[in-house]
Amino acid sequence: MTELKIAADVIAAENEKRSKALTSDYAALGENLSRRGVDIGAITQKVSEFFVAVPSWGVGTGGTRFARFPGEGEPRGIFDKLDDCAVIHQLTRATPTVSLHIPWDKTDPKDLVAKAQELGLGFDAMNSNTFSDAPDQKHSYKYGSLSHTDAATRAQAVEHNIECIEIGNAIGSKALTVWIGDGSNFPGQSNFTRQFERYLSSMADIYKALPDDWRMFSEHKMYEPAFYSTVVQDWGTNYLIAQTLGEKAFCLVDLGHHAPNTNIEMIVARLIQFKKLGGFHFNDSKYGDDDLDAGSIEPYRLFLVFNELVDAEARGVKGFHPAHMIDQSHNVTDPIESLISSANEIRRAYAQALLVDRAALAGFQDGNDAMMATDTLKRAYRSDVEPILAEARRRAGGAIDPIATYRASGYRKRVAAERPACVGGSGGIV
Ligand SMILES: [Mn+2]
Repeated sequence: MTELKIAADVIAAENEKRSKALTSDYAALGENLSRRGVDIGAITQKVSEFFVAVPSWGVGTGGTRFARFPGEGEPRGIFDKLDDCAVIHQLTRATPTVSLHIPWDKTDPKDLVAKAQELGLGFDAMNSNTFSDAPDQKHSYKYGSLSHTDAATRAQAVEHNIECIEIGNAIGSKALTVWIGDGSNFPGQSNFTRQFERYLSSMADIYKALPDDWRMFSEHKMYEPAFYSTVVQDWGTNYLIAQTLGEKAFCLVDLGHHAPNTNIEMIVARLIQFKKLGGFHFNDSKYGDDDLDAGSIEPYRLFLVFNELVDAEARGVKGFHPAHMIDQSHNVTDPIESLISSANEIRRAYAQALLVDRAALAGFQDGNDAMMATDTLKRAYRSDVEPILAEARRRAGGAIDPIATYRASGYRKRVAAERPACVGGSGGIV
């Protein structure tokens, strides 16, 4: 029996207020879509089967290089974090798995599994951390980890990643995302080639420890924490890594890790074409790696990314199953509300992309009709799919309006009373 974090009668009462309107809006949209030859039931079904993983670190308040302002009732550790993740899934029915970060979430795997089962959650990709020093570690990562000039430091970083695989194995995870902060702050500080050779050699050692049914993700990032160069700076380098390591290695695309104005959807298309798209870290960005909420700044770009994913799905690309994860930092909102909103925005982009008339689009592309081709995308993007998203939630036992229901439940006040503010916390400036 799943332990419910939000009382079922609260969801029922909140849904009751909105049920009649939703039924009517859903019928109207269904009628509109049927005129376009689209079956709303099929779209709703697909949306309800689309899931995105919540990062354990995302439920704590984030921070910037300026400061961190803790929120009320912040999770004190991994078990509180899992409680918060369960709330998000209970209301959205879109986030059944949690992505853990080691060592932040390190504890007995048996307890993790027991707690997750109690809450009806599972575990997604494991995330390693060799970008900061753990309290008792022997060698510092100040000057890098997997690409460090010192062999003992590299070995320690490899060992940590292997430990993440072992923990993941014990809790049912099937992927490792390798996080690094390696790079340089000054021209001349590092030899690009020798540094990358060391990185590849360390990654190959981790790859050797990867179970056959696992995937390994590397993530490119143009700058930060290193500001002159990073070892995995762009998708080209990321592709080279995945290609060099082998068939279980894939590229992760974090939407915030590109130069401004980069055509991210095109990178996604290229990685799909060459079978190296591993998945996403969803978030949004105005200037850099802002880690803002998915769809909050450039919802059209999110739609265009999903347009590529749906296109691949429609073409039946072999072995295509990207991992969907959220990677955000919440500084001024209740993290639970931001993650609820983001999960919905990601599903919205997916639903809109499902509405693209692909046969018509291909015809306009082949006929060089630029205006009608772009209008075909816009037509899908302009569709208000909220009734589809709400209906998918309602059918799965979630909330028609998850944020309003969350507020009505008083969850945050309740946990604020149970969880005294802790100074350190692991809210994570990531
Ligand atoms: Mn990321």
